[in-house]
Order: sequence, then C-alpha cells, then structure tokens
Amino acid sequence: MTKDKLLLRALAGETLDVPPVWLMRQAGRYLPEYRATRAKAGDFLILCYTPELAAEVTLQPIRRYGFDAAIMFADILLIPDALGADVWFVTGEGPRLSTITGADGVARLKPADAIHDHLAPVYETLRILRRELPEETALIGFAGAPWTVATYMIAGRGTPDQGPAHELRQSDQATFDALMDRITGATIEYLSAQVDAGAEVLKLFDSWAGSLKGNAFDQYCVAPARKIISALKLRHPDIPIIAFPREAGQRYEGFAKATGADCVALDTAVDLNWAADVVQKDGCVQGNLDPRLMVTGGTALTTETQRIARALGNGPHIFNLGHGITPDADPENVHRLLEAVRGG
Ligand code: 1CP
Repeated sequence: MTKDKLLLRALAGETLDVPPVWLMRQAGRYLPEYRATRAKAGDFLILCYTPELAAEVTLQPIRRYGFDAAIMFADILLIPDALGADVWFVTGEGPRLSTITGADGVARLKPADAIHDHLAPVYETLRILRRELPEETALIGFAGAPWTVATYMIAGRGTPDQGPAHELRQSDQATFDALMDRITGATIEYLSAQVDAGAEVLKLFDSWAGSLKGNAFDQYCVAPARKIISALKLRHPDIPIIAFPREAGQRYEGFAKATGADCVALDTAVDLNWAADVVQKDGCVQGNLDPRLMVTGGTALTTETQRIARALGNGPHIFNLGHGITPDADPENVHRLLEAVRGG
C-alpha cells in the first residue's frame, strides 16, 4: 500500500506523468505559521527537541500545500550536539559550535552509539508524524553527510569556503579522519533509528561537497556516503536513500552507482539535458529549481518549473528546488509552482 505514495514510486525507478513534489526547507521562516511556532519555542534547538512542536512545523506546509513528502523538522547539527559538542543558534546569524582543532577535541566526543538518549525526541517526532500525516504523504528522515557536518564542527560556524576544515585535513589528517569516522558511525546509528521510528525515505545532505576536489571528493564525499548507505541497506534493505552532493558538478556522474544511493538531488547549477543523459540513466533524480524564483515568481517561475519537469520527465524524477527555500520567498509562489507541476 505504501508503494502507492508517489515519492516511493519515483524512488523505485518509475517514470510518472506528474512527478512528486516537495521543497527543501519547506518548513521554515517564509511561512507565518512557522514563525509563530518558532517564537513560541523561543530557541531553535528547543523547537528541534520538542516533538509536538517539531511535528507541528513539519505538518504546516503539508496542510497548506499538500506536498507529496514531509521532511521531519530537525537540523544536521543535532549530531554534533549529541556527540557532546556545544551547539547553539544565534538568531539572525546561524549556528555556533565549539571548535575541534586537534586530537583532544575528537577524544572528548562521545562514542558513535551513545547518541540515542540525546536524539530520542527526534525519533518521537517521527512517530508522531507517522500517525498524523495523510496516507499519501511520504515521511523523509535526514542527516548531514560527514564532510558537511565536520566543516561546522571544525570551524564552529558556517564558512564560505570551508577553509578551517580543509586546513585541518591537510595539517593533521589523523585527527580529521578520526572525526570523519566518528560522524560516519553516529550517522549510521542515527539514520537507522530514524527508520525504526517511521522514516520511509532518508536523505543525506552534503551541502559543502562542492569544495572537495579530485581525490578529496572520493575520500570525503563518496566513500563516507557509500559506507553509510551500505550499512543502512544491510539493516533496512528496502529503505530508499537520496544523496545531495551539492555543487558536485561533473562528479554527479556515477555518484548513485558509486554510493548506492537510489536518487541524487541536483543543485541549481546542474544542466538538465546533461543530467537527463548522464545522471538519470542510473536512476531517480531530484531537483532543481532556483530558489530565487520562489521570491520573484511571475511567469518565469511557471516556465522554468515546466521546463525542468519536461527535461527530466522521461525518467524517474522528484520535483524540488536546487537548494532550500529562503525566508524571503512568497508563500503564494508555492501554489504557482504546484500548479505548474501538477496542473498542466
Ligand atoms: O531560526 C530558524 O528558524 C533557523 C533556520 C533553520 C531551519 C528552518 C535552520 C538553522 N535549520 C532549519 C531546519 C532544517 N535544516 C531542516 C528542516 C527540514 C526542512 O527542510 O524543512 C533541514 C533539512 C536542515 C538541514 C541543514 N541545516 C543543512 C543542509 C541543507 C542546506 O540547507 O544546505 C545545513 C547546512 C544546516 C545548518 C544550518 N542550520 C540552520 C542554518 C541557518 C544553517 C546553515 C548555516 C550556515 O552554513 O551558515
């Protein structure tokens, strides 16, 4: 019965007349009802760790728009938090963390399998969502990929070029590798527990994959993804997994095969004809509307949406943005997007 869900059908490799649609960051600051719940929670981490509130903000965009999938409300930085790093969010600025600069920083972290007590509220959020979601809506769990999570744990914040993480991997590879291994192990445990709690699809966000080049891309983006995906498929053979190696460029080619992912999410820069020929031949692709069009709207939004749906329409496709919807997006534009995908 669950295979009737459009998202699961696309992930299983089916070419559909109308692709399933959801949006990265669909629960977020562009929605007034999110801002109200966020204000009620006060602190961003409290919102993530209060199952009733996290489930509520996950459901808000489903009620408003009827997306084909809900992504549980949480953040990729809950893993560092569960491993014992200090994590806090500065309103209007973004995340802040204690920094890891050497071996002692990794030594202070908890073991990979010691995260579950801390993350129990996330699992509870998933259980609530499985009860409350409409039966046609698929439930997505997620984690950050090890490289992206490591960039925050090393720098203590978001960075434009991931400089501190690149410096550590070059100056102290043993420490860097130990950190990557710890995050990889914790991510396997975390995602596996998400499936046990009701997630029907998993997504691995490697938002900063684009700054890894050549061998470093293989070593720190492809290899950890392969390790995580193969461990999860051993435990949960039927769980579909979406990988998002953002800004991977040419390295999108062969990524699904190299990692075992069922679907790769394409960022805004990926050429659609190339992706249809080279990436979609290996399976489902997701993407890749420019989130700026959700701010500007108009006929450009409609024509670009239809162009993407057409270009990727000859194979399995999940319609999405190429990156998260931004706080200045117009909620009305989501209706226009859905009409352009589903209505025509
Ligand atoms: O105050 C607020 O409301 C903060 C905004 C916000 C939101 C809505 C943050 C802080 N995180 C989230 C939720 C979130 N983050 C989700 C929820 C589900 C959904 O998509 O609706 C998801 C999947 C994430 C994932 C995430 N967090 C990523 C990977 C995807 C991406 O956007 O590249 C990353 C890099 C983060 C870190 C993070 N968390 C928040 C911010 C502002 C950032 C980026 C910080 C930076 O690099 O400067």
